[in-house]
Amino acid sequence: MLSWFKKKQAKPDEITVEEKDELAPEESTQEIPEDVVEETGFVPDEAPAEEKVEQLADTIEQETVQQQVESPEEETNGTGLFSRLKERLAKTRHSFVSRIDNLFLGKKTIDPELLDDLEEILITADLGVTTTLELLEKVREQVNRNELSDPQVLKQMLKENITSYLTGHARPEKMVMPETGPFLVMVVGVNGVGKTTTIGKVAHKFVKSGLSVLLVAADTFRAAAVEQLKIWGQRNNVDVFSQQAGADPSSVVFDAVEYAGPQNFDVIIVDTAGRLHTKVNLMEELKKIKRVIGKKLENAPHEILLVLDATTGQNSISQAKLFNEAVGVTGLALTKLDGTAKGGIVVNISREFNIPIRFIGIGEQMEDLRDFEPQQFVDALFAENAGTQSLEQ
Ligand SMILES: Nc1nc2c(ncn2[C@@H]2O[C@H](COP(=O)(O)OP(=O)(O)OP(=O)(O)O)[C@@H](O)[C@H]2O)c(=O)[nH]1
Ligand SMILES: [Mg+2]
Repeated sequence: MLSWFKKKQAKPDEITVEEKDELAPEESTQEIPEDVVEETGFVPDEAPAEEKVEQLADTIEQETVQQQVESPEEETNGTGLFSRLKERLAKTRHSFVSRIDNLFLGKKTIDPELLDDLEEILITADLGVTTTLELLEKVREQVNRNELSDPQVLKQMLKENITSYLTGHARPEKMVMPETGPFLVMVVGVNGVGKTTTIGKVAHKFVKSGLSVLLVAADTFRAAAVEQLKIWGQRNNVDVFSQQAGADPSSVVFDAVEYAGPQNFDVIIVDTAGRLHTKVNLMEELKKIKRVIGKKLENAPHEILLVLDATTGQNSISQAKLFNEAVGVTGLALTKLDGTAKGGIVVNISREFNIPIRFIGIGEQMEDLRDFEPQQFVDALFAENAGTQSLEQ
């Protein structure tokens, strides 16, 4: 159950609990007084009257989602999950592996024309020019040395190389939770990539693992953004810390961490407003949010999760670059892989950045956020006869 994250092990040279208390004296372990709760603006279950109208309007949608979440058809066994992964990756599989299969069909040898066509397929699937050229160079070398002549062996070689691009990161592959205190995850990304949805799904995973979760609505740009997070809070039955729309996001996170301190939440997930990676002032705001979190909670944020929309293709490379420069991204979530034929972007991102991909999004349902398992991902892409039906939908 806990395989997708792990608890940090104590090391002698690491900061002790006593030292930590000294550095962050404001983190009291006393009960939180009611007036602090009021001051921090935490909205408990009792919502103000005007919000209740909206909540009522949301009820139908929530019930629908609840049914999806609790659906007895939810696939819980490994085989079912894998076949759904194959099916949801059908567009990429079709544009990538099926085209390779067609290219190799009936071919007994590897000639330059075949390699040119292969190059085009890899680039079209968004594997990236550098990755493609590097792969092709390896292949050409082996062909020239007469070590490779069978197209089927070439396909296997591609599969192995792609897997190797998806593994081998210097950073920990799993999220590492601190030994004590809450694990704080800050979620960032451009507009509409799926940050809030991913937060809802990740919260669900933590709750399923038996951990208590606080969601923090630091996207104060739009009132609807706060509402959207509250709905996810209700679906997962977890608390949502929010203040009024337009509030300074840094002050929201400050108050949220203050509120969370004595409550002993295991996990705090901070939603931030979508922002263009090229807007300097918005990226400065993100840096400030990070700084404020770090002042309130030692070593936090422990995870800065950048959400990227796989359908945006190459643009996600520059998003990853600029968000990483601004705040130091520690993990990636690639969403909407079900909606693109260019899922090769996963390989491209992995090759370009030394940042592990934590999650992939393959749909809008709760179980459609998957831990990213490189081998499983490649197996699903290269699987025989997978998911052709969904292409016809
Ligand atoms: N098909 C599909 N849709 C997804 C996936 N992840 C998110 N979405 C959809 O993408 C849309 C945008 O998601 P949000 O979570 O609101 O995105 P956001 O990044 O929080 O947006 P802003 O807060 O406006 O920046 C919603 O309709 C989601 O249901 C996915 O993996 N697959
Ligand atoms: Mg959002």
